[in-house]
Amino acid sequence: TDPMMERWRNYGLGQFIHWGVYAIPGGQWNGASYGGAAEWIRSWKGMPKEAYDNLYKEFDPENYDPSALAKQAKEMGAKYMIITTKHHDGFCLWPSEYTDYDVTNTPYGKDIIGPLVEAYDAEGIDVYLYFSVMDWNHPGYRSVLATEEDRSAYESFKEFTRNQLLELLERYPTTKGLWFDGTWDEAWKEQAEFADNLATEMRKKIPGLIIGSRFRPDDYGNRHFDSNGDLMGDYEQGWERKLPETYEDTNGNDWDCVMTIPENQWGYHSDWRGHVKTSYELIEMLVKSVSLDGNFVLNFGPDAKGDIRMEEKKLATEIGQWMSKNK
Ligand code: FUL
Repeated sequence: TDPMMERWRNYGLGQFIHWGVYAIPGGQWNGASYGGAAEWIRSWKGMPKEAYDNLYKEFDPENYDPSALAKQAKEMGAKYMIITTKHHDGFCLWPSEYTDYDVTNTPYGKDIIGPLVEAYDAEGIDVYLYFSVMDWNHPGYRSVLATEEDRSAYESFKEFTRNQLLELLERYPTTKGLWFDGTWDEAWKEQAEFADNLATEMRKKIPGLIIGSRFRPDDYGNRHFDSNGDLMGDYEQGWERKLPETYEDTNGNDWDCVMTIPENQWGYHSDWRGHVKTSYELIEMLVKSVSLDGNFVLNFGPDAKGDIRMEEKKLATEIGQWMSKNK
């Protein structure tokens, strides 16, 4: 048995946090509202690239309060938390030696991740780092490797990815695991050996580190842990998030379900559209997940100032009340 996996299996409820410079436009640009997920706004032709690329110059979350966030997560009953260290846009919430596109060059100027890890550690909530391999900002990043030029550029990107991951684990040694994203590219699919070697290296830094199943290219979408506990899966995580109906659906694998409160929004979007889930619905999903041996991870998207919106706070409180009655 793997002690880290045993620990993971007992979480039940987790918290996801999506935060980055995309919280500044919050899904709005020039009077128009972006219909996609707020954290994807850089890919929208309605918002010019130059405008997005300058957002970091305004990143100054004056109300960011890691210990308040951790306390709220504790009250909700979360046993682990996953924070976006770097989303697809490439912006880093930690001071990275390997890029200038990070918090140090914002007006805020300080590490976001370190104090968050400390605050959650203090509440006894395990910290997992979300990391997008897809990086729209890095010059070597490619989604396909069509030419020799692509291949050599991609080598520099791989080195960058490796450096950043090792850097994160060195900086935040209490990290329990990594939740990977953006690994569906053709280019990444060719990197199975690289991913395996890097996984070994990362586990040298943090023994037993849990590594999401999305990391290893051929396991993308398999949504399971292997017997060594090195794969963390997400069941049907995607635009259409469904829970398994029966135990057979899970194939006996370990799995987690990450869930948004509104439809399809992870990062802060000021204009929530569609159905906003109620605490009753969320608790039902949590119970269903746990009854089928999975974990349920509820997402929060702080705004540009670092505040959690009222709707999210209210739901966290309601879930917490239920959790404390049903231990
Ligand atoms: C997806 C991403 O594209 C979304 O923006 C979000 O981060 C979700 C958890 O994973 O693959």
